[in-house]
Amino acid sequence: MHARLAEDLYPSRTGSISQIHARHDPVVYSHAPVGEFSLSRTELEQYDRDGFLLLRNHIPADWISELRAETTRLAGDPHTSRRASVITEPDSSEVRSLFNLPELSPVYDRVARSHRLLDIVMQLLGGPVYLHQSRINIKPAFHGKSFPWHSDFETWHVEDGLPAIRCLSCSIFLTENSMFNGPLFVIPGSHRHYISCPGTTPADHYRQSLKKQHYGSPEPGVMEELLESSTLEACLGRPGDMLIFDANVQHGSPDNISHRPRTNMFLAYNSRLNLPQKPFCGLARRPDFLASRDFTALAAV
Ligand code: 6CS
Ligand code: FE
Repeated sequence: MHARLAEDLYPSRTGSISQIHARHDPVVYSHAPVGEFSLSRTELEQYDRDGFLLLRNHIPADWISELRAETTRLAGDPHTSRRASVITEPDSSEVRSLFNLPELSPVYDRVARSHRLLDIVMQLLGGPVYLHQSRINIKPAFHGKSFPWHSDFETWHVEDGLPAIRCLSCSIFLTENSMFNGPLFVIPGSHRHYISCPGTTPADHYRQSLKKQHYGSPEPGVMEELLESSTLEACLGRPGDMLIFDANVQHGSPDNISHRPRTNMFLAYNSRLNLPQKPFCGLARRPDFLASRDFTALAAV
């Protein structure tokens, strides 16, 4: 058993079974618009209710072309794939995820700092933010493996020490997300509960979890209970669509056995009022490429 920090409001992986706990934090921290791309009242209400919002055609086509070209270039570069921040699929040498995007390319950095994202993120999180984590999940054709049900916040709390749910992700669709190529499944409203997970976090868990996550996924019985009062939603869409989702919404995605990749860019923002404490699992911090320690407030470009 690892030493536990007293003020852990979101205990998980304490060796006991999965349980459904209350959420102690707001979902929408501010309604005040930050810029031209900030959400409308209706959109804010939908995001607050469901825990996610799918904005159609939010990223211009020329940005998407540039992002796709950069991703193809980097994923195909042997120097890149030797980086610790590049993860391959569990049973093939195909690239599964590229992490720490701004370090890889200014193309990614510009998007992460754009008004099209920060006007929304700073509105929802109620102030200045930094990039806690960034990645592109390639989910390659035929070999792209699944991501089991999980809450990103559960990992970012237990393994990265983020104390409160004042963080979220923007997922930019770089390819089509169809019913065939392993789209993201979400459970509307699941962000309103905190679901603890069984087991205890092993040392250097990320070396395994980024390929195939086990710890940090709730037990099926609890998922069944949650789904009795909710539905499943597949986030289908086209390149340029953008899914914004609260860090605590339950999500996952199936294997991609189709002939087309399902490639999405994920930018995970955290409020500067929610800086990481020591990991609540009591283990060493994860590497910078997973949990940034550059807390500089992002200024929109
Ligand atoms: O460990 C993490 O931080 C990552 N794991 C998953 C399955 N989603 C969030 C995040 O990228
Ligand atoms: Fe996730």
